[in-house]
Amino acid sequence: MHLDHPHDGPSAVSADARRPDGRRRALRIGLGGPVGSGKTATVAALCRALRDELSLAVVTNDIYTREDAEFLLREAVLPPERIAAVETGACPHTAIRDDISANLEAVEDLEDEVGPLDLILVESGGDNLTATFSRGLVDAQIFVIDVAGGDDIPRKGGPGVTTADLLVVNKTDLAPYVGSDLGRMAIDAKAQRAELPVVFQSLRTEAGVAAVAGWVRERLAEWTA
Ligand SMILES: Nc1nc2c(ncn2[C@@H]2O[C@H](COP(=O)(O)OP(=O)(O)OP(=O)(O)O)[C@@H](O)[C@H]2O)c(=O)[nH]1
Ligand SMILES: [Mg+2]
Repeated sequence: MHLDHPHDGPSAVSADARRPDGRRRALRIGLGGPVGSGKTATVAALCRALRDELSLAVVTNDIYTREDAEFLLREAVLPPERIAAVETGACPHTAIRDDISANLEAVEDLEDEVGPLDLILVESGGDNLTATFSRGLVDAQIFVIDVAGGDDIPRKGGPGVTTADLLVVNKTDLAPYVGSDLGRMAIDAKAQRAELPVVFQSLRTEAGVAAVAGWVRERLAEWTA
């Protein structure tokens, strides 16, 4: 695992940083990436890592179901009132980039109902390498790929890999079984992203989500500064 730190962090701050009552709203971080790469597992691990120190909530996006929210509820990563589900009914990127109204309503409802919140994690439905979040919805975005999807993904690039504020290469524990070359993935990711950070993670190891949780804490420190 490695974590490169950019000099200035992501260019945070979408639309209004304040709620109608004048209080600072929660920092919103989006998690996107291909189907099955480990977005929900990363969200669950982040909730467990951060819930004792922060007030947080989660919005999940699924195309036709509420499966990811139901998984988080079953795992009891947060109290149920802090988990909201959006059924996109269309390509996942539509709801996080083009018509963000359902997601904006979900984050605002959470702040109204369980706020004040420090952090809201918004998980996109699994999508392709072009899917990115609107800056009107989230302040920073994490793109999650996994080693089993092929070690050529970083080389192929696309907006998620090249521009996300953090790239997570997940399931490193599977690399020996699927013949993925982690060194090659790191070189290709660096070539695509220059100074933007990359985390190699396995949620099956003790370190788990620690590096990503550290990155989230840094973004929050910037947000509240
Ligand atoms: N071996 C291994 N499996 C993992 C890891 N992270 C997640 N998984 C497994 O990968 C599968 C998919 O994980 P999810 O978190 O549901 O993936 P997702 O990106 O949310 O999937 P969609 O929301 O359907 O796009 C699950 O069976 C997870 O338990 C990891 O680091 N290592
Ligand atoms: Mg998911």
